[in-house]
Amino acid sequence: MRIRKATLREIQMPLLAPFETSMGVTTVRRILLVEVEGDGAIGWGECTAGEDPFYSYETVETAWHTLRDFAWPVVRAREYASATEIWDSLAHIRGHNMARAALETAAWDAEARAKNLPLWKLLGGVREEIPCGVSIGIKASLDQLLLAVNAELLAGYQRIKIKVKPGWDEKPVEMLRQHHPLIKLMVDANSAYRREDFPLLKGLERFFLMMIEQPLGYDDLYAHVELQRQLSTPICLDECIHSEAHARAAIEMGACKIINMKLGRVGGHTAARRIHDLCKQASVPNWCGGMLESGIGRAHNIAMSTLENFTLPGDVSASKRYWAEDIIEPAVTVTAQGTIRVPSGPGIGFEPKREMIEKLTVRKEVLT
Ligand code: OSB
Ligand code: MG
Repeated sequence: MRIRKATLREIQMPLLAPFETSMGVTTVRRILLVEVEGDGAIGWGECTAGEDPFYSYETVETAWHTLRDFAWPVVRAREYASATEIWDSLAHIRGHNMARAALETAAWDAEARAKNLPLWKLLGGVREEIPCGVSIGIKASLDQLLLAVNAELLAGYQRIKIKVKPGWDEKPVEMLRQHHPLIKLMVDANSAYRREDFPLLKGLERFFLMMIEQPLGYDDLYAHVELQRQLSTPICLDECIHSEAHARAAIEMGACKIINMKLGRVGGHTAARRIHDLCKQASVPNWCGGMLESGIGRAHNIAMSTLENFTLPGDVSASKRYWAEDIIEPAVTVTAQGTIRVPSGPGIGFEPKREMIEKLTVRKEVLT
């Protein structure tokens, strides 16, 4: 496959409601989209870098720079037998996984379309329906949190994850457990706690959480080993895992029992599949994390979630939870059983709405 052209676009989309985490509040998403042309087919990818370097160091600006000045010059000069070779060809770029993933996933979509195959089949997926959960931001009050959780349970979602931070942890979990003793419930701290907080985190054991996601330092595997030794609740790592090497270290050291996979954080479909295989080998389950994606990133997440070891409900939810109107056709919908039926069309299986994307575009650069 030869990729002749890549178009970078930045679109801006207001979220239906502000999303608050221990890292801050997001109200408008700035999203870098990559469109590639390869072997006569078009493919789309979405960069999950944020507006600020708070979840990771990558931002829309660093991703644009990395894509235009370092990734694209390599990819444009190469002929690939398959999109799966792109990841290794970009291995000399250290970090900037979200930038690399945006281009790599776009190429996968193009290859699947060129072969007239659904992307999930090309990736080797085994599931035609994926289990879905939701991620619920920090709310202004316990009442508001309960209303939000009740609405998501009514919609059918199989698992509730709430964002926590110091001062918004035991109370909301206790309140939810009183109302919903048996639901699959978990918390995500986005690295908001320190070793001094171990007693508090141990106190959460009595609520039988499905897992505690990334409680400690974003780059501190060892602190998670220390905590996991003291907890029977599984720790799930998100921010700490950027590579196969990190995943192997985390598993061998006992830093976690579950790994959240994000295409952007690990560098795209090929890297994700390798980490998936390693986790499967080690009997460490995976689930797909979300980054407040538009439909294009959402569609790639659905494809990845069809891989065998994605046995837990992910943060892949309906378009309408975040957007008044999504940029793909049809929008992503969730069944009353809290699942997404994987599309059967070629590539990501959803069509980007060009006119809408054009209208939302605030910056565009064509690379040839
Ligand atoms: O840690 O999973 C996270 C959103 C932005 C940054 C980090 C995270 C999240 C979410 C949102 O939890 C999940 C979603 O997209 O629905
Ligand atoms: Mg997380």
